[in-house]
Amino acid sequence: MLNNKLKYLWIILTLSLILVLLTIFIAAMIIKIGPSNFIDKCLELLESKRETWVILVAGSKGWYNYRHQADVAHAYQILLNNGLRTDHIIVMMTDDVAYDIENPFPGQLFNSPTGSNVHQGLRVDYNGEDVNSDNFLHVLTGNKIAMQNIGSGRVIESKERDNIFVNFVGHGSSGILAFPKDYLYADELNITLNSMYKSGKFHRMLLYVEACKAGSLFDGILSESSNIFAVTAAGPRESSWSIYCSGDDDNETSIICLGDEFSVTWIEDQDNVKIGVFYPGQVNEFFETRTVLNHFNHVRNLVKLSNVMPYGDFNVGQDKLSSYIGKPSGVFSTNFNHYNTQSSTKNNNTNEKEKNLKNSTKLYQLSKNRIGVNNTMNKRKQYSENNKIMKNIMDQIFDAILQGVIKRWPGFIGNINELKKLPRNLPLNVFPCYRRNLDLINENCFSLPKNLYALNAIHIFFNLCTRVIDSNEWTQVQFDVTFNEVVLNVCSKNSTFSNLLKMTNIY
Ligand SMILES: *[C@@H]1O[C@H](CO)[C@@H](O)[C@H](O)[C@H]1NC(C)=O
Ligand SMILES: *[C@@H]1O[C@H](CO)[C@@H](O)[C@H](O)[C@H]1NC(C)=O
Ligand SMILES: *[C@@H]1O[C@H](CO)[C@@H](O)[C@H](O)[C@H]1NC(C)=O
Ligand SMILES: *[C@@H]1O[C@H](CO)[C@@H](O)[C@H](O)[C@H]1NC(C)=O
Ligand SMILES: *[C@@H]1O[C@H](CO)[C@@H](O)[C@H](O)[C@H]1NC(C)=O
Ligand SMILES: CC(=O)N[C@H]1CO[C@H](CO)[C@@H](O)[C@@H]1O
Repeated sequence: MLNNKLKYLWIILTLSLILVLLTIFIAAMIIKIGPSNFIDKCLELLESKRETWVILVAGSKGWYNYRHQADVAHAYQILLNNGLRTDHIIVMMTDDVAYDIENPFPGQLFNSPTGSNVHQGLRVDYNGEDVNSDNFLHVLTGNKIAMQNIGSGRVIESKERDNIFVNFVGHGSSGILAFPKDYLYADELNITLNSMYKSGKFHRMLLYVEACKAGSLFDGILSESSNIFAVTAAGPRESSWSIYCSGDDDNETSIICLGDEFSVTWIEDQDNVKIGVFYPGQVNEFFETRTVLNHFNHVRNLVKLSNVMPYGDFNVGQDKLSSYIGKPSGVFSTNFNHYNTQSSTKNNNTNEKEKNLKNSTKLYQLSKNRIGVNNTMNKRKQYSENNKIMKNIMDQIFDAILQGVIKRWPGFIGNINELKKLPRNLPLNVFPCYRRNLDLINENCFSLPKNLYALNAIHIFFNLCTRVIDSNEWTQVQFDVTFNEVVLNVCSKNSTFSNLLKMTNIY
């Protein structure tokens, strides 16, 4: 009994002593270096434990989308060179381009006419059919169980103190990022980001998104206090553009592009360090102090063909860029060799790039493939013709659906052409209806994700849904029933379009 009491006394005394010593130590530190310095030191200690997790996604496939996989592969090289850990970078891309029969440089990818092979050493975690929106969200949210037996099975395993960098490159449309076989909708992304935020899956998150209308994924949606900052290649109603293209502009069959302007610009900006645009002594300081917003402003100025846009939590913009994409360790430490245009031609960036590529043998070879010329020409001709056929079919089908719905709309007033304009904003509550409409067309008419042209037209279904929600002429249920009937009718085996629809088997 007495023994026990003594034991407790000892424990209490020891703990008190430790506490007193700790307090003296902290007080001494504060007196010595000042309170604000002390806080900085503590934060530094915390930050040194902070890790960066990255997911890189190319959302398209096929030789004609060469540029997206080249952008992503190049980003991978940059991040490695910037000191990020391979086991913290997850790559999702179909990876069909490097080994495409049309590639005159088998197994290699180039992101600029004079650059090196960016496919070298690239580790792809999820390729082929595994590139889809579900898997993307599972990897992002760290859902290891869902990814069991798929690809490498690796997911982002970030802790509350860690940062996440997301880079998506591909096609997009109003409120949509396209994957080879499905779409990711803005509301799904919002729900995912929200739940990650609420459950403390990260400290801060930075997204770089290159796609047409990429701004529409975040505009009016991404909260300003979410700890998430998104930079998009283009605004909500704007295309993003490819560069380093070769071939005849009027001849679709020969065009091939090595990169996209926004991606190439932010990535080459990192390359510039390696080729000594900065004096060695400045490099460390430059990357030590450079913030996300510094980078954003720099890239926004250089990108000429679209408006690079910022969304979400601008506090993230004050963070060091290096806490998301790492920083180059030195100027001359790499065998990676890219040419530089930006230092000498700040205001003639695009011109200079265009000039460079016209002179590029590499691009010439890529577009006028010397290996199996015959096979290639036939395939290209076929592709171009199929494309024209599909555009025509989709235009007719979409029009028929629109007309069919409006015909049955009680008291519809307005101009059909209004519905064809790009939406001004994309309220989240419209998305369930939008998704239902597109799913129905997908199941009964043709695959939307496989036909890129659809991305230029599907916003009419968003507009239809907005009209229904805003109007009191129709309930959602009445509209759904009608839309269902009209689509089944237009795309049925005995509709006037049945012959056209048979041809959609080509995709
Ligand atoms: C998602 O949208 C809702 C509604 O606009 C908003 O309250 C929420 O903060 C958004 N989530 C994020 C992560 O921005
Ligand atoms: C497109 O380019 C290919 C190959 O260069 C050529 O054979 C074809 O005639 C061109 N088509 C048109 C319409 O110019
Ligand atoms: C940009 O290019 C044009 C045409 O090549 C040239 O006339 C002009 O001086 C250039 N501007 C700058 C700022 O270099
Ligand atoms: C292309 O086809 C023609 C005629 O069929 C043939 O003579 C030629 O050798 C082929 N070229 C190549 C590169 O296969
Ligand atoms: C297709 O034709 C059959 C018989 O000719 C008819 O009963 C059916 O209603 C038609 N379906 C549609 C969607 O028009
Ligand atoms: C080899 C080659 O094609 N050189 C061309 C490079 O570009 C300049 C200007 O665009 C041309 O004058 C050269 O003939």
